[in-house]
Amino acid sequence: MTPSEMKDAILHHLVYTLGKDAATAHVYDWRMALSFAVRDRIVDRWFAATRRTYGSNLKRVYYLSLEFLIGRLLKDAIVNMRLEEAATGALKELALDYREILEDEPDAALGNGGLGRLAACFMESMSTIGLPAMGYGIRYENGLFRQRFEDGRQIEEPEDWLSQRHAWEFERPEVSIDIGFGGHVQEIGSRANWYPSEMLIAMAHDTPVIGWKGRWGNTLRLWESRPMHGFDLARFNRGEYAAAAEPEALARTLSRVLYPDDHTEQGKELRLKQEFFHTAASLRDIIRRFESEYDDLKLLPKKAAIQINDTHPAIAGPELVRILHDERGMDFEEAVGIARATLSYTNHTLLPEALETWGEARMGRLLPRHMQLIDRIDDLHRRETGTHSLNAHQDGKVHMGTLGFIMAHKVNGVAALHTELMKSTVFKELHELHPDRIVNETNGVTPRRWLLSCNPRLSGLITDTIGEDWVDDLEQLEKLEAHADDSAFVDAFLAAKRANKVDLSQWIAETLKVSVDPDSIFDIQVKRIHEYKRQHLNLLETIAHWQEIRDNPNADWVPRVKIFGGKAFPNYIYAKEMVRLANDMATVMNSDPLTSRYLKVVFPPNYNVSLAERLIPAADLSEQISTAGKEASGTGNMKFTLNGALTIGTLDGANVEIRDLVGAENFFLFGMTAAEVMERRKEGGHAARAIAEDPRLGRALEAIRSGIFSPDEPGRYHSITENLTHHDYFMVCSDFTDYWRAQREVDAAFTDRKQWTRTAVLNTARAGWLSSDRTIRGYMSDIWHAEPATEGDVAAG
Ligand code: 26V
Repeated sequence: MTPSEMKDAILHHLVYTLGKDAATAHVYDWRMALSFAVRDRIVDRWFAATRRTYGSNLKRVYYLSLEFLIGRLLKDAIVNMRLEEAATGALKELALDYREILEDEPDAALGNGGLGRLAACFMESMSTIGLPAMGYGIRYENGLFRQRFEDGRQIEEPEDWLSQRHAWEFERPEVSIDIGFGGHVQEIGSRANWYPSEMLIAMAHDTPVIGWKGRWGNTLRLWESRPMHGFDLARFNRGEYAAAAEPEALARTLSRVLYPDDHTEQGKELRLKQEFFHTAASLRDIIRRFESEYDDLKLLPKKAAIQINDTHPAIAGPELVRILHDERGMDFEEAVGIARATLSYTNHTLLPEALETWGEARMGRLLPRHMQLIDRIDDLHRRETGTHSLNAHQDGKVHMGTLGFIMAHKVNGVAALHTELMKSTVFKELHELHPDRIVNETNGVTPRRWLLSCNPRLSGLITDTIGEDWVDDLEQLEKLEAHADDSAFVDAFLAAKRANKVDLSQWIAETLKVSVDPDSIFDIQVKRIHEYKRQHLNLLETIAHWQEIRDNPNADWVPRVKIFGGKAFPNYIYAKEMVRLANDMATVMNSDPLTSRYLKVVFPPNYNVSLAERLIPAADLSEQISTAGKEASGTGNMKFTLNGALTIGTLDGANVEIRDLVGAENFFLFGMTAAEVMERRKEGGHAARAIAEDPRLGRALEAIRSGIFSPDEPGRYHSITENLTHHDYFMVCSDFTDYWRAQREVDAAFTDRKQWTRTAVLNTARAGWLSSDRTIRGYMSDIWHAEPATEGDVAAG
């Protein structure tokens, strides 16, 4: 496509789709016109892929996830369709700003963090590989809340990505599925009829997900909840206006908001309803499609693989058994066997507070037939294994992790260490009964978004150096290693990084009114705010470093910018205090005449996918400092490595594998191992001892306590300092001294920029394994037993 053809397509859509004249069009109109012009190209490829799938008898993969953190889609589409020259050229002819148009797109935040972003990377990789697949999720009207700061405090505001028309989705009113809740069950022998008391409709919206070079396209199908019976005219005519609209409002509530956490009791019922709504609609759709092609449900595991993303859709086990047994008349044990052979479950966390359970009373009320089937599944599992305990239904609760495990043929962890910990802790007994069931599939990230598109300077340099085949064959980055001692290449690598840092500095100056020096270390910690991720360890080290500079302001300090980003659960008080402390510290430190040349703290609000794309290419140092054993994998760690940042980190999650890949000498390791953490926790008084042994730590804590950062309210951070001094479950104090040491090694290493950059080159060159294409191939061979539909170009085939 030429720029002038693109220009015609844009103008056509501006006039005939948006009904606007070029003279009066706003950025929004241009953005939509460009999106539709690009979308037209995608649709042809997408249809071709869909036709190929229907004609091929190939196994389909279904990815069920309550979250898809897809972010903006326009640039992704342009890059994957290789339309960048056409688009930029066309906009130039129209005297429009390409970047401004891209930035106008709302960031679709249909997920909380790692789990949701992983699902989005997987969708893109499955399309790039040409695997016939479909993602199923919920079309939340409001995604993850928007974060803003008021006097340093986090304020949540509703996110409204759908307040404007969404350019990428196609409404499918013909795909409307009835979903029931509650009611009663009538048993007929082994089978039963379920008569729900409440009904609503799941309506589909499809978004095409196009792979690299537009070779293949899959569908992300998101469900919207709608009332079964619309508006009650009779009530309205009686003057009961609110009551007339009530059923509609209630039904729509189901797809209204993404749950930002699992820490509240309130609203839990709605969450369970969301989970069932999502899972039941998706399974119906899968079975309907299967039955349109085959007539023997015993073939289901051969033709469909259904991946359960964490336990959120784990009700799929009993629901699939219900469909097969109650509705299709299959024998119960056979139905369980077929369901198991079709389903597999990914675990994303071992934190006890995040493992889902549902009270039997609530579950029995909302899903009476499922409750009965869960007991029968437990009973069958006991007979199969000769065990007496290990039930999904136990102690008055349904344990969704156990249910997911016993209803899956494979259960996977998301990094090597995490998978081993699954086997030795949370799933120990189940693993002993089913030693082949747990497998590892270390996470990955899509290199199209997380290098090619977000870092054009570096990706351009890489393509100039080794050609562009790395984009869908990331291991080719290893060819860069040969250039690690080539001075011209290292200089060019450094120049790309520096230019990215200059861009970020300008953005920080404009949006946060803080000036930062692009020649300082850009030290970045971006992720959800959690005690286990230990942003407070980073904050304490920052304070200690600041104090050291104040003691000796004329020494030759290595300048640093500490950049934080992330949202705290709205009702996670401790995490919100960590956010406020970081902001309070920024206020004090950025205006300290003794230190501000050497140390700045910035915390841009509302960390999301788009902000990640802006920050990561400009990072020198990636902070991956969770308590060992707590971060299942991490995927931010991979994005930083790919973009040539060095990591300071613990032996946790995929850090372990990243360090093995890049080499121990190219990674700033510190802290206790997972085993040491478990041992240390048994000793009392570990925090007090660590504080007594390191005066820097004691002094940093004392600074917070004294109110230096909160002069108007000296006791503001009492709970943080008390917790760290007396409990410190996450071992912040015990790891402080070693973290401090590693940070000083960072300072020393950064003074030799050439050597630092050489190390950065090696990080990028050895990051090939971190591609989500590799992860998906692992799922295909170990779990799904599925094959790509096509080698080469689908449109050409
Ligand atoms: C649980 C719930 C429960 C109901 C309310 C909403 C909600 C939201 C999230 C969760 C659990 C989140 C688990 C999670 O995100 N784990 C992260 O998964 C990443 C991808 O595998 C991994 O890289 C991170 O280490 C892990 O923390």
